[in-house]
Amino acid sequence: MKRVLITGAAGGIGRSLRETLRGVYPILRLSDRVAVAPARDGEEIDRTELSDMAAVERMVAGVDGIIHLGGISGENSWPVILEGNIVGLYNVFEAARRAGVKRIVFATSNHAVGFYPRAERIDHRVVPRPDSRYGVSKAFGEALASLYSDKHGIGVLCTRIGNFGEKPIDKRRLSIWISPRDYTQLVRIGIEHPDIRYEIVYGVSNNRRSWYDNSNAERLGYRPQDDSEPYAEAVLAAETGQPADPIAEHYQGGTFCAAEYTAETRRS
Ligand code: 15L
Repeated sequence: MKRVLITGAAGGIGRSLRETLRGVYPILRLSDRVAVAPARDGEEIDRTELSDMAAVERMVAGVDGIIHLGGISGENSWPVILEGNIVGLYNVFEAARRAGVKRIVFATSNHAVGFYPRAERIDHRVVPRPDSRYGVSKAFGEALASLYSDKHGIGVLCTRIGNFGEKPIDKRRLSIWISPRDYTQLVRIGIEHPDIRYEIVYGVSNNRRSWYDNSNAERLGYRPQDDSEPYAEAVLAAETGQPADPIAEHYQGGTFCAAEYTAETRRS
């Protein structure tokens, strides 16, 4: 892997990977729709709107692998999701195919499966249960990735990211947190592992309170170093006495499930 492209490079995960992957590959191409901090040695900067296919083709030209973080990173109106996460995602995969790119790490999300109850432990084989238009777009992305893997031989690692950050910020995130160094490890597996055709893994640290069976990631060599548990006491104390929404509390996706919720009976 000589040149690796990071889309969404100006976002939180992108800025972090820019540092942790510095020097790992000879060239990092850093792209976003908004300005990215100026290039240093071994970096190239690009500015691309993912809905513009001609620009996306220029963005992927000459790259060997892609870490696709770009698009919309939370719930939004349908036109916004459509442009960023459906049209934009299609453009990235199709441009990658045309350019002969052989590897993509796709940042999918826990919200593709957010309507599984917290009481259930799920693995990479469960059918999607998106909790939002955003979650639907991530399930679409996982399906598109499967197509481009089966039909065109692009190796794709779909990382269903929980919540990325230096530390877990609330009770739900104690179960889905991933630290920067653990996500870096997972991304490197996605770019460098010789045998990846199409895989789904959970982008979570080794959290004692995890809702996921992440054995597929472990099979690929993932050995997460961090656990949210040392933060639990402080996180839970900060939430004491706060009113809890019963829908958000029941399902893994939390407030993404409760927002706009109108069902009269709860599906388990
Ligand atoms: C996500 O997929 C979002 O990108 C992120 O902003 C958080 O909302 C995260 O999920 C989460 O569930 O905490």
